[in-house]
Amino acid sequence: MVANDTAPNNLYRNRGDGTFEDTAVEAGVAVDEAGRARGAMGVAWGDTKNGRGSTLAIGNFSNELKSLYWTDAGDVFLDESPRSGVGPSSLLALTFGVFFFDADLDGRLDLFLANGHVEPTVQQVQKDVAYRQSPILYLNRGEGRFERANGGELSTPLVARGAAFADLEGDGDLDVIVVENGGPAHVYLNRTDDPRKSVRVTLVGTGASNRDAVGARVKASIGALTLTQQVSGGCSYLSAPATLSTSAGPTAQLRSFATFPAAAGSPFGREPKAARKVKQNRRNSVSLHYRLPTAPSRTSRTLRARTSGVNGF
Ligand SMILES: [Ca+2]
Ligand SMILES: [Ca+2]
Ligand SMILES: [Ca+2]
Repeated sequence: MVANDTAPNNLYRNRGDGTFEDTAVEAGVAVDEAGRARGAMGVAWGDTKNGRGSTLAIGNFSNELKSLYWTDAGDVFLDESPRSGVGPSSLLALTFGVFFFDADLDGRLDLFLANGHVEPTVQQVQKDVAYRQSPILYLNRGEGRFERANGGELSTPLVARGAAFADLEGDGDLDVIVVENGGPAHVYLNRTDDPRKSVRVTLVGTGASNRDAVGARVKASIGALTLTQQVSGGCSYLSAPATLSTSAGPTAQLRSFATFPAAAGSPFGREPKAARKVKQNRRNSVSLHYRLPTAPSRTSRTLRARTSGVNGF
């Protein structure tokens, strides 16, 4: 997925033979419902419905709905931004950094938007749109609904660009790092403060696999919920989280993981034949050394893309 600024987005489907085709128009993610390209910036994927399809979030310009596309099989995407609660409540934001993470460790992926306009004087011509804008944290309430949950330091406006998360002090909850245009980096510490509620997973590719295990997925069973997370080469805007962390509760147990590359006909990877239980250590940290299947060795064709989405201001 390539998010482009004022040009249609690209969704490159892997044909499995070393080539890709752009299916963004057919999939419904190229432009908005009126056929207009949006000012797309950061982009992220997440399993927001706990095992049902995948959700694609894209940060767009102010006065544009932030995209929250949901897809079941990867061929057609529905923009659930309006009904999710995210679209209307973030309309005035100009979103750059965007990612899914489980902020409150309840087993559902929440959404973080880092915002800030590109014109310092924008408010002189649009009184409702500020240059400095507060980040927005949306808590996932299930059934595709998100609830804005800003408080504390997150309510302070800034000119945010890149954003990522990590458990900075190793206490199990995920903290947020935001970089500001012309300002300092901002660190927001998460006060969930309960290490029993999360499991950190580090995947290491071996053999011919890529060492960072990009493309590998981890599936966790959390009570009645299933949460799938995939190691990605990047997301958000000019920044990317590096680890997988899943939640919640001391009884959480990892049971299986699926692999890259995708099987024919499946854009999201092949499910494992056998589920595997993984032991957790006392610090709720798990390292999996896992050999990823390698792609067929064929000559890759150079991908020519109009990638204006990652640009500087
Ligand atoms: Ca959550
Ligand atoms: Ca933490
Ligand atoms: Ca904490």
